[in-house]
Amino acid sequence: MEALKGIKVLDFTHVQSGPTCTQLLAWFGADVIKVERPGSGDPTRSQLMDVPNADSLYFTMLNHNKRSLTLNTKNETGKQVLERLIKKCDVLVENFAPGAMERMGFGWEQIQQINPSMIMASVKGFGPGPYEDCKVYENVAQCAGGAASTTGFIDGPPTVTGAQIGDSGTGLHLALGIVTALFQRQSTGKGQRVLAAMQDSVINLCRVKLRDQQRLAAGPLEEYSQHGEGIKFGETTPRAGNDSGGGQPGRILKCKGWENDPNAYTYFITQAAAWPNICSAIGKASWVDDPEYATPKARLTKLNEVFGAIEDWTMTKTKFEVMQICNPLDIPVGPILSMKEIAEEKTLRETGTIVEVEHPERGTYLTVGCPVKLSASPAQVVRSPLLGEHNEEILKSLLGYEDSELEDILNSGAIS
Ligand code: CAO
Repeated sequence: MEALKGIKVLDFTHVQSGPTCTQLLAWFGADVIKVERPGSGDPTRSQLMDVPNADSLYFTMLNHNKRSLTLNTKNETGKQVLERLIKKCDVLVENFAPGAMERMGFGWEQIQQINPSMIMASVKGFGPGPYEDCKVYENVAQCAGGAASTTGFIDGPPTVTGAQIGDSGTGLHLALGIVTALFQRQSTGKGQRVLAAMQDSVINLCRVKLRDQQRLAAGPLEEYSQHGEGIKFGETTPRAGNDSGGGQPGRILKCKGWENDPNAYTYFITQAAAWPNICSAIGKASWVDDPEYATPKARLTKLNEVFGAIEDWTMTKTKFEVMQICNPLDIPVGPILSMKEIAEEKTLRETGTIVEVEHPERGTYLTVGCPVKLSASPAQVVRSPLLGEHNEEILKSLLGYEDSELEDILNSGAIS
């Protein structure tokens, strides 16, 4: 039995942030009806296309397990169909630009009148305040949420990260808000508004950097490499390169083959408890008891020397050999895996994190499956819907339109 079986989601989302959220709900068993503009649909269907006349990977990888209904919500008949959908569904999810739902005539007040038990969930760029009307994309959120100012190296510019913390990160936050509101509805019978602002979600993911901002008042951040290098701290949390955020010094080090392979590197943490094992693994047994190196505090001013010695050792091993040697010794390391290696990783296929999917237009493609595994509600990845694939099915079976009414809807131009 799927955990969210019976929950109907009216999915007005597009691009990445909202679709990430509704895809998760669909994986957990909700019936997600993706409402799209007739003719074009979600703009990502035709963005970054790699197969002519086929939905792009951008779209297919974010819209699994959903049904697609085309509906012009600015057409009068379209509005009537939408009203019927709102009555039938439990949750409406949208990530339009601020004010678009209101301009459509379906703001929160109208939704509550039509269906008081409906949960209306939105992604917006910013919460209430001076920027609330702004349209926002991934990298804007990474910058406005503080992530970019703390990413990169101290002598370089602010940097965005490849992990889509603004879009997908916000979708994850929104999904949690929705299931929480569904839980509360069980006792109140009422819906509520759920808002996840992209700036807020990024700030939440940057919590440790705001921690460091406050720690600065108490003195330099000793675990940052710049401290050992004698570089003064300014007024704000600096960019920390590849330093580890948890107080244990860590760096990315070269491994065998780094000259030709851009990902022949390992992450290496000199965790205090593993120090004796690290010393013996790299052939520096004398450092275990040498007061110049024996304690984390003593090492703080010598991190370049310490990591230099460790790197002399890692450069003689592949990143996987480093992992094999260090894991049994409780030394925390992690190979820098490329996307190619992830795509080919057998274990990830076995757990359903990387999945092959059949698509009528594309053939077989690779995607990321549900990253959260529920033992009693395992997620099966079903291909994304073609545009309007479920029009008739939804209008007849879910909304109860008769054949003659269906023809009127067709003639009105509401769905095509
Ligand atoms: N029928 C009729 N009209 C439709 C429709 C449908 N099925 N679906 C959408 N529309 C209309 C909307 O009502 C809106 O019309 P108005 O501007 O007249 O109100 C119009 O299409 C455009 O919608 P939009 O403003 O959301 O789209 P955009 O391309 O201008 O902006 C984005 C895109 C992402 C910047 C904006 O939606 C946004 O800021 N969303 C919130 C933040 C967010 O999710 N950003 C992340 C996106 S992923 O990187």
